[in-house]
Amino acid sequence: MTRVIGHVDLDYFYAQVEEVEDSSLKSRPVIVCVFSGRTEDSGVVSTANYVARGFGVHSGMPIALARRKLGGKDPAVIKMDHEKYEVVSGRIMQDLEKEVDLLEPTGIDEAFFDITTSIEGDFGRAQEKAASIKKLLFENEHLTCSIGIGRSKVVAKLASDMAKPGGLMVVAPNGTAAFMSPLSASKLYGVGPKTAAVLDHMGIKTIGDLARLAPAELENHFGRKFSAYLLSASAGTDSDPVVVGLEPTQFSRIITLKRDTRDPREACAQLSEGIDYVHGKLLFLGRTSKTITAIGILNDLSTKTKSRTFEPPTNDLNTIRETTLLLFEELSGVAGKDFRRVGVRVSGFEKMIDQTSLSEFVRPAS
Ligand code: DGT
Ligand code: CA
Ligand code: CA
Repeated sequence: MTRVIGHVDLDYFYAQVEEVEDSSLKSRPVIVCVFSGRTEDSGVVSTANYVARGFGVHSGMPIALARRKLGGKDPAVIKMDHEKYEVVSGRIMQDLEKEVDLLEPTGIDEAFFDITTSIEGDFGRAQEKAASIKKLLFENEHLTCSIGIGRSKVVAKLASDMAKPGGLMVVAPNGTAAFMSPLSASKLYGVGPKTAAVLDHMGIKTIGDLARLAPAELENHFGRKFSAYLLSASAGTDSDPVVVGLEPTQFSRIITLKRDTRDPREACAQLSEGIDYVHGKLLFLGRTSKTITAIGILNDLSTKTKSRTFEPPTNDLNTIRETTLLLFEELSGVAGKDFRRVGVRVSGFEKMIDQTSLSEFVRPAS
């Protein structure tokens, strides 16, 4: 059966997460920055919303240059908060996992997926599936993404790039050649600047030019394996499978407190849902955890942690709750400052013994 492969990529991810948090940003240029701390403005733009991109700002640009380009445009300059984007990313991946047959996250804001089986290879149904995934992410996270669907990873990735921002592009198998041929060979997944320069020198500009080559012509310039890849990729017949991501080694939840406090009980009360979340993940995956960690981000933005190790490992909700509270009591003693954000992490996983079914572990306590 022809495979049905998708690629999903969130639009201007870090900046969009900031917009969701503060919708007044939407109409302004937004740049999310990594400050190096040397001078006030030294560092680079991590990403920019499309308003800022309209003025020529892009990822990797020095902050000072971005500021010049946005002079008089009332830009919002925001410090990158990686932990926050990780948490959103984790929720997105969890949502996606439930929607597809196989999910392979390939970055904080993107993943390949395979839906061949669930939609029975029907590209019309693939279109509906992708549209419902877009709708789900918008409903749950208020975030837009771009999705590409095709018969291989290479096609799906090209299609999602083409659909950006906010679009959906389905390339049916019999439309693959027409879709790919006119695109620049440099857009092909795995073709970096060096390969692109060699191809250009050979007179190969488009993916169509590449697909028409005889293997021997490519092998004069590249290794056998890479040549074979280039040919199959350019024909949209690369067979690279969607591989389900490696098992996580930890889960965490971090929240921003409604008001800064050093009271461990108040911190834990607000973190209650976060504790439920990590506990639920342990049950869902049938894991116990050796280490519970309390994370406190203080009002001077420094991060403090305290951990406790369990032997045997645990996944008991009360134990996790009580331990988290205990750890926050210790943390608050050493920190001497208010917490602004607090979190809980479980790590050091072991498989639950005798796991027979999920329902066994989620039945209410008697
Ligand atoms: P898009 O997908 O073109 O709408 O925009 P983004 O911002 O989602 O770009 P993408 O998918 O390449 O990267 C995802 C996130 O990774 C992005 O929101 C911020 C971060 N990022 C991307 N490029 C850079 C970079 O050059 N430097 C740093 N520090 N972070 C980057
Ligand atoms: Ca993106
Ligand atoms: Ca991306």
